[in-house]
Amino acid sequence: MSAACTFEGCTVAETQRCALEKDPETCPNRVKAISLMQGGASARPATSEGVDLGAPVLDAPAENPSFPRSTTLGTAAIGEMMSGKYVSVVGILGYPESGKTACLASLYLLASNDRLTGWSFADSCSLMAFEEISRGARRWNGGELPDQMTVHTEMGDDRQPGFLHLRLKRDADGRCVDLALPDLPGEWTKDLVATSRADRFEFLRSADVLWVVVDGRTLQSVELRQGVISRLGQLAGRLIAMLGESLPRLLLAVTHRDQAEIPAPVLERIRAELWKHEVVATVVPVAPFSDNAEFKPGFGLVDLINESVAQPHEAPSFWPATEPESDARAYLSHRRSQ
Ligand SMILES: Nc1nc2c(ncn2[C@@H]2O[C@H](COP(=O)(O)OP(=O)(O)OP(=O)(O)O)[C@@H](O)[C@H]2O)c(=O)[nH]1
Ligand SMILES: [Mg+2]
Repeated sequence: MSAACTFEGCTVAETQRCALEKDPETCPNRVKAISLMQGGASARPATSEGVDLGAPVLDAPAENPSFPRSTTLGTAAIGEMMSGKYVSVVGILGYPESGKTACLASLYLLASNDRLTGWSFADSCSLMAFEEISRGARRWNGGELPDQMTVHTEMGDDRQPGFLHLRLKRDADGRCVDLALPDLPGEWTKDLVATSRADRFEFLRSADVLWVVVDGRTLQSVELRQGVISRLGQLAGRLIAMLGESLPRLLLAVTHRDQAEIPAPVLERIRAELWKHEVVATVVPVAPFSDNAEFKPGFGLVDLINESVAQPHEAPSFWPATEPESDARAYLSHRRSQ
């Protein structure tokens, strides 16, 4: 058989004559073999409508399909997400070791185990990142709380924040909220206060709410608390200088509630310090992790979420309904009394 013919005894290559005594140019065995060698496209039978039978049903996608990205999302990815739906951006500030990552890890563990009262986990585009930060919290030493549940946050890119995405569904009304939560190193807040380095916090301009995380133990310690309160005031000053009127609602998340309670006079001092910059904050005591039976791990985080998604103020009723009072028609009442 010659390479260009499917007939076993083909002699065209040797003698230029067809063994079946057909015209070599039109012999169906040769025509079929040649078209198969040229790629086979014309070898496929065409239907009467000209549609190629056996051709791929769909065009190949332009890019190779891949699973969606699941690590922290950059500002561009959050921007893209925001173009399709409303995403509440949460600014999270706080000094190193204050408990920022612990709040995020604990929030994820609560939501994923259906323990976030009133809310259900709906989705996350950054599952791997949540898994990464909560990995430490899964390894318990025989029921004992490990010394460190989370590790110090370091950024791959020292200029761009990385966001975690969490979609929660409110059980009461089925409303879904998409939260973009940055896990930033405490040094960023330190630099903002000490040297006004604000370029990395540009995203705060589109934030809906701001969590300032403070280690509650430092507010209980007589030696430490004055310094902490002064730095909170400085931070408020920096934020006002940077964001002015558009400063989002501020929530003061005070961690380690399992170990320390904030004394009421200290809270008053914090409020007074913030008010020097005309800033007000809602204080939310939390305990992302705890081995105190009185405060379960994740204590207060649902309050933090409820406060974060709450509307800043109720919209006034456009046309309020007023019940007529019996003697409100003053003019007629006047005539009647004449
Ligand atoms: N018991 C207890 N431990 C806590 C609480 N909050 C945080 N921690 C622990 O405090 C340590 C520091 O918390 P992180 O969340 O890593 O602190 P961070 O603010 O993210 O720190 P940086 O990433 O360095 O900025 C971790 O080992 C946590 O397990 C709390 O409310 N109770
Ligand atoms: Mg951290």
